[in-house]
Amino acid sequence: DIRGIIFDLDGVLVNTDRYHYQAWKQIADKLGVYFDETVNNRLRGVSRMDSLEIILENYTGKKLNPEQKARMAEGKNRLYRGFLENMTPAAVSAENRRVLEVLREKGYRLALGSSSKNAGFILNKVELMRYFDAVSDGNHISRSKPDPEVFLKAAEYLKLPARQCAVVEDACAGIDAALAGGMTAVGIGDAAGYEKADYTLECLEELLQV
Ligand code: B16
Ligand code: MG
Repeated sequence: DIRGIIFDLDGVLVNTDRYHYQAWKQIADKLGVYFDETVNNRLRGVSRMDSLEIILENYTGKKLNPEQKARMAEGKNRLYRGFLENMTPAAVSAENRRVLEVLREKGYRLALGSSSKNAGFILNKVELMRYFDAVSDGNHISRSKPDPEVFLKAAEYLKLPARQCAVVEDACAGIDAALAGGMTAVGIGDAAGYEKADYTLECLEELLQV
């Protein structure tokens, strides 16, 4: 049975996915690279540098060196952090906050499992930190989703075996990561239509019905 629930952050608990989109869109426009929501969906759960590589698949200009790529990724992060600065606890719906509260009351151990290096900053901004027994994020891993590393770390921090953990994800890469880690995979948002997910949700509140 499931004793721990690992939540993805971006696209599950907060809608920072639209900030990622807006920030990358500005970088892509400057490069003259085609970028839309379909490309953006492939960036879900993927690290910053890997996201840049996906965006550059459509780039036809002069070859970029690693320093130039690093500068672009930093530029994107500066824009993204600008959006994050304005976030408040209102960015999390009352329903989602209640879901975390009730799951804790029910005795589940909760962890965050996010590819983002900004996860801690966001959790503090929106005042979600106190709900989590553990945080595993982009600062703790060397391989991003679909590799299971971020979730395996979360399970380890929760002191639970992987098979007793469920992962809630909006990214197909995140569902693949959860399954590769031997966990139950729950899809929501963009991943709700993903056939590999063990369960799918229309909203987080459905978690309380199981
Ligand atoms: P950062 P998640 C992921 O967060 C995002 O979905 C993905 O689009 C982003 O590139 C990645 O974090 C890295 O974010 O640039 O802030 O380190 O969905 O795993 O919570
Ligand atoms: Mg996500």
